Amino acid sequence: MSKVALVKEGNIAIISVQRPEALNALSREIVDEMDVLIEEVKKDADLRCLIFHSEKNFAAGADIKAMAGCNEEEAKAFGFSDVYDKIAELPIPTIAAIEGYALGGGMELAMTADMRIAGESAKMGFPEVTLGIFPGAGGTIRVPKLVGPAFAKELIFSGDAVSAERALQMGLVNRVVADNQVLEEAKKLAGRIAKRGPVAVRMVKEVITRGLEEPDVNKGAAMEAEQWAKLFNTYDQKEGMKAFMEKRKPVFENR
Ligand code: DAK
Repeated sequence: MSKVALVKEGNIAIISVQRPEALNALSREIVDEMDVLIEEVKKDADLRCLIFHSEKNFAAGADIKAMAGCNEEEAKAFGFSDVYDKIAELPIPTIAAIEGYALGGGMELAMTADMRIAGESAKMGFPEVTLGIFPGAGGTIRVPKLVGPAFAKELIFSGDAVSAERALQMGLVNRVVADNQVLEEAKKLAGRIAKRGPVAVRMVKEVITRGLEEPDVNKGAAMEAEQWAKLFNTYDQKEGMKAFMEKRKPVFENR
């Protein structure tokens, strides 16, 4: 039976893991199912934002029981990075809406998203070292980029889970809301993003991603300027500025 669901609400998609009996721990099969749904999201030109949200617990990590007996080759095959990288590279913005536990491979999934919203009793961390391993699905790369090396090392070396409030202080999450408001807040944010010029939103996501990988600020700024100017070939730029001058709301056409 399928353990991952994709729901579309207008131009917003929500992907959820449905394995409550194991606190939504992620098996290779679950991540493979997610992969199929990500392909569907990629093909749907009407979608403007993707939310990851699972009831009660975001995901208590990769499935330890499935991983326990792996040898080196099997451990490589278990890896989620192929799918996680695909999620990080999605052209539309993504939001992780975190309730309950987001641990290990679950937190690494949340880290592939562009933004994170946490419920006030969420617990987040990287307990891998308590199991004799370390985060291997992008955590060692994405966490230091997000919160800096010192907080990343504190989280990863200690294996301690942190509260939503502490995660907010570190910059691990964008905002903290009441537990029962997590998905609503994510939908509200997604809804606002969905109203903006879609070509500009997609392009600026790519510019930010490429900019973060570009160590030379001047080269980064040159790339930004080039992409920015390209928007003046789009219908949506003409419509957005015309609507401003005509004092009405723009009607973007994603072109
Ligand atoms: N895997 C499998 N089952 C899990 C699980 C997990 N990660 N987390 C929870 N469960 C299962 C429990 O085994 C239990 O099922 P039964 O044994 O009763 O059948 C059920 O969910 C409820 O859990 P608890 O009874 O333990 O619930 P509690 O409320 O008492 O405790 C807890 C909640 C989250 C503190 C505890 O369940 C816990 O410590 N869970 C493990 C958390 C964890 O260590 N997560 C990190 C896993 S390691 C890589 C790819 C991926 C990764 C690394 C590399 N590449 C190949 C390079 C990722 C690694 C990880 O995520």
